[in-house]
Amino acid sequence: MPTDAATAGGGGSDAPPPREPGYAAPARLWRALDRRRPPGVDAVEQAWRSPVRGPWLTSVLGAVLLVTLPLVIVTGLLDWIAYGPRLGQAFPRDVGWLHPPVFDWPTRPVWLFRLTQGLHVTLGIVLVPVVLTKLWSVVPKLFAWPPARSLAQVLERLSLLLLVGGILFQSVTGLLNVQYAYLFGFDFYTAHWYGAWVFTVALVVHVAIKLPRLVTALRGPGFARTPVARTRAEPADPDGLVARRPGPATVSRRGVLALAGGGALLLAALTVGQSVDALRRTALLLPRSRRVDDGPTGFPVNRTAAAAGITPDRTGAGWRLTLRAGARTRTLDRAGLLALPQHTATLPIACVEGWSTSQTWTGVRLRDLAALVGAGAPAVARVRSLERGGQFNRASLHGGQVTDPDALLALRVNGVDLSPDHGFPARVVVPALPGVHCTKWVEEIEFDG
Ligand SMILES: Nc1nc2c(c(=O)[nH]1)N[C@H]1C(S)=C(S)[C@@H](COP(=O)(O)O)O[C@H]1N2
Ligand SMILES: [Mo]
Repeated sequence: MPTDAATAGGGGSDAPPPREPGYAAPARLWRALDRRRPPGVDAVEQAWRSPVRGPWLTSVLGAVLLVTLPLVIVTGLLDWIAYGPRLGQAFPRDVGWLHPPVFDWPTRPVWLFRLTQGLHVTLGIVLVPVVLTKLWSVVPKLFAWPPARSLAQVLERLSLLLLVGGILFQSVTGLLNVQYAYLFGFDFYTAHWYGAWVFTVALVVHVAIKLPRLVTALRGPGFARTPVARTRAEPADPDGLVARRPGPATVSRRGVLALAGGGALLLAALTVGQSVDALRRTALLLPRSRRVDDGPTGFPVNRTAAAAGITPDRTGAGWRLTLRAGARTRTLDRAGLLALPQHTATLPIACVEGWSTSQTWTGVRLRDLAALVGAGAPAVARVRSLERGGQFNRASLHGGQVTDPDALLALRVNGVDLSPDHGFPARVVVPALPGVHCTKWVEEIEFDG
């Protein structure tokens, strides 16, 4: 029988006992901290004694997030690129050098942005229960004392702070943006952008540190079938995930996973209707789904004409569209636009706040309008709305977005005139363009280069 060095108390053993890892340099600091236990840390340890906490549960949840979170991150970066930051849009604001390579967002497939923003928002919402369960599985660790036993651990815990803070910040700001609740006093897009970098860097560090542990835990014995009655704590682990004095089980590990998975499924069921027209009425989390009627213009409205200060006298007989290219200008009224060749295309409006819808639009091709002022292949088109306030009253399109055969200044939708809320007398609709750049109540388009 091997001697147990810890119980034998023999000097000379350099293997620390598993429950009380030793201190690395500066050991005096960690030891002093250990002796000054702040009030509460022991109470925390006694309160959180669930025997299901341990490497297996944390690793299963970690594996789910390891596969899904990169999708949220990548689609988020793609969405930012889709806004065409090079074109001097109202937003996103200039973020300096901290960005991925920017390219001209394609116009095909037409559902590209619908897919990337839909995945980003839907997955972001659906993963909330999984993230919260993963936090629950490690929460006693956040209060562990001493806070570190080595400098490497200080760094690890700092990265954890950024990781946990980062994902909570991203989730909360994202959810509030979806609900249109700008409770925070800062610009959502810029904050969510920098928050994403903090979170992503922390996630990469975390995965680099913990991946071996995750693999080991998942290769070991599984607990997916263990019922509550036979649920016991795992042996003490090097990360201290297992409670020091585990209490009796009130739930099995698979019960915890079912709760997280059930929560995710419920949120998915309440959210997919945001992106699937046939399921619109099930999208209970979509603030803009509720007032939808059955008519041809009965699809979600981002900002109503009234909210944008667009009054009927500005969109009536006196309304004119001005086209510009260099010194050339051309003015058209709605009858003049309707007299030009009309083109019809079924294209999505995909809103950054999470919903999307596909509708059939009719109007004048943007490239025909460019040709009217002698701008054959413009590099950029700057669209301006009658709307005076707001961030979304102008947008810039790149050359490919102007010359696409389905890129329209839409006058009609689903066979009827645009409704005031959907941008009457004229609005932009371009394949794969973020909804926010499908400017409504257009009064001027300037073609450049
Ligand atoms: N002038 C103007 N155009 C606008 C907006 C706006 O607030 N003002 N909102 C944009 C956003 S964010 C979206 S998602 C779409 C929504 O179009 P819809 O309201 O017709 O569905 O319009 C876009 N066009
Ligand atoms: Mo939007």
